[in-house]
Amino acid sequence: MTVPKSVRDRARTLHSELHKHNYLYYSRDDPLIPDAEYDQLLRELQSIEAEYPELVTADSPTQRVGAAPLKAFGEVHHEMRMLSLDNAFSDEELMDFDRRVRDRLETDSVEYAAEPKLDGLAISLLYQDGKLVRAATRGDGETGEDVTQNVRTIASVPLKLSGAAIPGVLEVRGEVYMSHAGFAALNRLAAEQGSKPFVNPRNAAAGSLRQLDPAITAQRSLEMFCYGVGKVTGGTLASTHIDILAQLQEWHLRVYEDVQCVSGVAGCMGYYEQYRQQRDTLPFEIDGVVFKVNRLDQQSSLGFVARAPRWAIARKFPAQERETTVQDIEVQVGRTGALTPVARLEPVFVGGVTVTNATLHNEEEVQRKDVRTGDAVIVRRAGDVIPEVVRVLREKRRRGARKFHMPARCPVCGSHVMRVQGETAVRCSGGLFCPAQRKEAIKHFASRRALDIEGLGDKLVEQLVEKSLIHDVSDLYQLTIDDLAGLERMAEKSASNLVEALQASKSTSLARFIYALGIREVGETTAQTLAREFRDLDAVMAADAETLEAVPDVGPVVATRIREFFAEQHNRDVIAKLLDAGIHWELVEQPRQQPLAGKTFVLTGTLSMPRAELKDRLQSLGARVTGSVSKNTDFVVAGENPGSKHDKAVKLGIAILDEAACVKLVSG
Ligand code: 9MJ
Repeated sequence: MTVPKSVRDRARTLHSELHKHNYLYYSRDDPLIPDAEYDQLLRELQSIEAEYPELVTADSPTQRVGAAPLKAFGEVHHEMRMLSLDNAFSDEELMDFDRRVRDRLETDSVEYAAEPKLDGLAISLLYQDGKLVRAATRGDGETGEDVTQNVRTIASVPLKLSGAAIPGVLEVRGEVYMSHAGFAALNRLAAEQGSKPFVNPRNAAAGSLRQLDPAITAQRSLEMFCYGVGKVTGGTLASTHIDILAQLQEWHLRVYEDVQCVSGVAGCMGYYEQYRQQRDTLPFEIDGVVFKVNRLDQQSSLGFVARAPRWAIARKFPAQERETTVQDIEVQVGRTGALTPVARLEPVFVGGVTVTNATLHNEEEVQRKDVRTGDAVIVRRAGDVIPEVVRVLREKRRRGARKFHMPARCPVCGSHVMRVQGETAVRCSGGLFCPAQRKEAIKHFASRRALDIEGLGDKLVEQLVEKSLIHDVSDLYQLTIDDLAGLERMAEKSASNLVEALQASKSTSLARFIYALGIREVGETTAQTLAREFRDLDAVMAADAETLEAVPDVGPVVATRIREFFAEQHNRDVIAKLLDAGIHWELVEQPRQQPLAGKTFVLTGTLSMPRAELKDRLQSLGARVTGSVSKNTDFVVAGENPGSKHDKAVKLGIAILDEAACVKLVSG
């Protein structure tokens, strides 16, 4: 069916009208027309597109509701690395930063662009000929996830740019976040639906953006501010950071309105103080402010190190502290039997989350701080760190408050508590007889980095153990839909999904399997090394101390733990049952030739290829790559402007390679 010209023209007019109003409403916060009028225009375009589907384009204002769900996110390679920021936690650290910048630029005072530091997640937007063609997360800075369909649902992200002289390729970077209001609304909904609330706006934003179904993302109120550019070709950008932000704004990208140009470190401190005071009045969470050298020519002469530019710094706000009361001190039993005292607190909002527990680490720590039930305490929480009790307000202590002592018996199974010389932790001696240790061992086995059994959450594991449906991890594979369907909050559908997930988890890798066993001191990296070195489970189980200690990074303690674990008949039985149930993995490949085995490299200065890539290539040839130069270093690879590591290498007489020589070496 051909589209009449009048309809085509009308659709085009509606496109541009709606793009304009979207921008004024979401990016400028300055709408020109009432919402009802906007809705009417949108509905008109929707009905035209319904009649003439050939008029639907990817950048149509109707296309924000979310495309079809994905199976998995694709990978995106960032042609220009997405850097993160170095932090300054005090005025001194900020002054050090400014001094380094001035020294390197050989100037007395520097002009900085000052902006708030949003607490969300960094996103790259790629516009080609003014159209949004891709959006990606930062990932590790080199490779991120393709979240285009989800980002398209964010109203403040233009699907199409407007204005003059837009570069042919324009990569814009910024932060996607959720406002306090959006976060509260989302958690209200979660409460109504009986699902788990998000702990803070940042997690909510990240969780919303990482939905495989864009229709879900579309329902979450995500927003974005742009704070920089990545790859740009086919156009010219201004010569300062602030002017570039102004250009982005002219092209209808959303930029924070109060980015200020400040002079020197004094100007930075003024901006910091202003935002520290108004932090709580902003509609979104910020965890500091960011200062960037304003002139681009100065930025490029400063360059960057490792993961962060030398021309920018985040001045972080101090951790937040609040007063609350200790309702009780409980003792938790962990996977390895370690007993940890935990303060149950009167709920208190601090550092962006509601805190109800704080770890007290160990008995010594409780004694040192002298925390008692009923005490008024100051709790602190910074970033993603576990909340902690900073100190007790002794003057408020009630008479008769009793000192805390570790119990002599495990609070869960009643077994004796052991004190091991040289360790602060005390442990339950019950081993896998102790339900707490059993539960934790099973949770660990199912966790994402171990066998990754989707749908087997902590609460479910607890129920399964309490109802004696499982005793050890091998029993998981005997569970039937009938066993599961009877449990709390478990419908037939979730039961059958879990049985499927269990089935899927049987296909794993040797490294994951070793890690999943939960051997003390054997973390993910050690498990990977063991898998790579032994290639076979029987060989790990049979290895003597000497063989184990020959493995890189395995010392006498780790070797002892591994041997103790496999010496235990119970553990061997469980492993046999797991293998009988069908757990399997591909044979670990024979390591390739390792011509650089035993050689230690240190990389320094600015390299033209991504540092991580060079590091990977060196490691794949058997080399170790470390961060500091010592007499054990064999080679220092010096890029441009190498710093003190280069000087130290010269002093120690260590071989220095330039980047070209190193590339030649790794290319064989
Ligand atoms: C945030 N998170 O608000 C940067 N950021 O610049 C701002 N992050 C950044 N800038 C370079 N305002 C790397 C990260």
